[in-house]
Amino acid sequence: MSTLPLVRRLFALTALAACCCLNAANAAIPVYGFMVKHTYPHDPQAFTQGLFFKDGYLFESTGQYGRSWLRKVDVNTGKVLQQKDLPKDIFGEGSTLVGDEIVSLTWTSKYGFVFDQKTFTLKRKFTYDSEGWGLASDASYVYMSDGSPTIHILDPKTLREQRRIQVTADGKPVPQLNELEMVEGELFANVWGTDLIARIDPSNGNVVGWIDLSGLLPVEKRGTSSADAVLNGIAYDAKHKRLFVTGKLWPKMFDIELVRMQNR
Ligand SMILES: [Ca+2]
Repeated sequence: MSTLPLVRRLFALTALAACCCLNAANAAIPVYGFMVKHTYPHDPQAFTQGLFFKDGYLFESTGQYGRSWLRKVDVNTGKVLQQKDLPKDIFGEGSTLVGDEIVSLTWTSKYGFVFDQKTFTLKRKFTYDSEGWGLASDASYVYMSDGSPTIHILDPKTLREQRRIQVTADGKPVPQLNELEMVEGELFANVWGTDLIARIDPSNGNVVGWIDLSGLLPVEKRGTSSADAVLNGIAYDAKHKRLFVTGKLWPKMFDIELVRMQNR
């Protein structure tokens, strides 16, 4: 999602604060900071909505009308190696790999695409009833966010919803869940409009950790005055245990190591 008014953005942050993610009352949930291992270039035209890693390459899906792409990107240089343009009336959203296919969402069109991973050829479409925000997958399921605390759990073959979970921290719903990634059995979720990533137990929706990326790329270093240039985009290279993060319209992408912090 993208260009919602500032008032809604502020509401989102207020709602998040109300769920007391990071305050002293929430000492039971661990908080993680970060150490930057590497910094890479990232296309500042890319309105990042989906990001995943496969066989040495990053795959990225982007949003905005007329600028919604699916891309294969060289990690080290940021060079676009392959690109598929989505129709101009489509606002692209999250994406993930399922077998040898890339599944991607649209924001409000209530259908998604299935592409061949190698050729980016469109193989089919599928439908869903909610907005589409983020996607991730593991060997068993596809996980889909819709901007609410709900994660839809889809059958990887049919892409039909099997069940859903509500993401909560200390029993309180966590709204605005956006880009997703499965990392060592946990579902990581960007919380839209914030510098936070929730670490979620996918079996029950419980937040088991918070990642606070404040200061990773301060607003004044994002190279744009756009309020849409928020943290979004998580990709995991399981083989080398590299955790990539970036943001919409950010000029940089980072490989970070998580560092446990003393809870405040
Ligand atoms: Ca991802």
